[in-house]
Amino acid sequence: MDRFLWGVATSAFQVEGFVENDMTAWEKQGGFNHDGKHPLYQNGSAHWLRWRDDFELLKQLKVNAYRFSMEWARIEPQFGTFDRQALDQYERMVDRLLELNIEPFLTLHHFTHPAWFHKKTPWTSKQAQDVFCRFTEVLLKRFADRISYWITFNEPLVWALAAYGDGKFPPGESDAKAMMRVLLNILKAHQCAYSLIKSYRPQAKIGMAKHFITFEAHRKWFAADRSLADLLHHFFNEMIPVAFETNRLQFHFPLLFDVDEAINLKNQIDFWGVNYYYRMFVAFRLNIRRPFQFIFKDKLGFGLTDMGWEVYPAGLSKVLRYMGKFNKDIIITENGIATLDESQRMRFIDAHLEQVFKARENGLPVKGYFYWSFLDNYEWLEGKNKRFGLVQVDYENDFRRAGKQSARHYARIIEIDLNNRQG
Ligand code: GCO
Repeated sequence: MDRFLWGVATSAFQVEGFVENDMTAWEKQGGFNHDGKHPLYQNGSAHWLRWRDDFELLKQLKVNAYRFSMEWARIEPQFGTFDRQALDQYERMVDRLLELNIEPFLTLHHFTHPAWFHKKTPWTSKQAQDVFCRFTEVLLKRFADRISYWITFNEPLVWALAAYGDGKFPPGESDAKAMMRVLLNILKAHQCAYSLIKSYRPQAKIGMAKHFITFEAHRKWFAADRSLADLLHHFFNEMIPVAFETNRLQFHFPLLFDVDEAINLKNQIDFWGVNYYYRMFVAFRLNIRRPFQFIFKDKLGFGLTDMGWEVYPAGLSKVLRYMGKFNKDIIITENGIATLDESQRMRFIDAHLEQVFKARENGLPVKGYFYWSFLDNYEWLEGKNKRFGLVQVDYENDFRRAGKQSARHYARIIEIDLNNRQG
């Protein structure tokens, strides 16, 4: 039997620090529109400097897999120029993980780009796929012999919505049709990266990390709320996996866009990465500019998280059951909570893992679970005060680390499960 992948996840930009990319440029430009008093980013969790010690902490967590990404802006700081020293450091990192017997699980694209990207080869253009694939190939030349698990894109729809829907991420546009063109180009880039990775490493397992939300009607008796919840489910959760089945990116979103494009995606994925966090209630409003409203309710008494999200473990089961229909392996690539309350974090972990164990027992092909996140880190649009980590980072004191109670708790669960499965 394959070993179950027990891991923690990060993304390069959120933890590494000491890099300039599209996000830092955007922040300087005032793009994030925050209070202006506190810079949001401030070098993530300084992981770029502290990675060796951090990997010792990974070991203490007992994980056998680590999901992370490599920062494109660091590797290709100028268009077409690749930084050998940055690649050398990533190579030392990957080698160290392998020495520690921790499976490196590499995400190629986790929301960030080099600063030149949006001007030179934006995702609305055809060139974006080419430059993304060239970047992928640079990584393959170095790492194809030692990395088995590759995630092409993290949450492509979330990214497209943020960058081209509500304009919160760079390049800060707000145009639903452009957003869908961007998504199509990203899916094409996935397809190109998929073939490329297979050509370098035929046995590689390649997936995409997809965000899932449980949508429910705010007023169950109100048909408009129910239809809205359905529409959002089809759009947000289903459209992309279905495109991989039907070879078409197809969606009609009333008043916003109507897309129907052929794209060759069938069997161009080996596993689905599930990023799952919450349930959201939706209400329809007679307001042409903002026709829907999103509401979080603490229905189960777990308490809302510091992000304001509801804790809704049953949603994870629903997603796993739903994704089970696609006949691919499923790996939970993110699931976690921002809180300062360690007992709330442990309850969150226990309640979600219960769903994972159930799904596994019911024969769903769930092959791994990654807690988000390994370290406290920079949260998009929010800054440093949303504490998702199992390991605390003291931003005031030289980024010092301290394992939290939940870290020991998670390590114990992993140890017991791995022993049980071996025995
Ligand atoms: C995402 C990303 C992570 C987030 C995490 C918490 O889902 O936006 O993959 O980078 O930090 O999900 O919001």
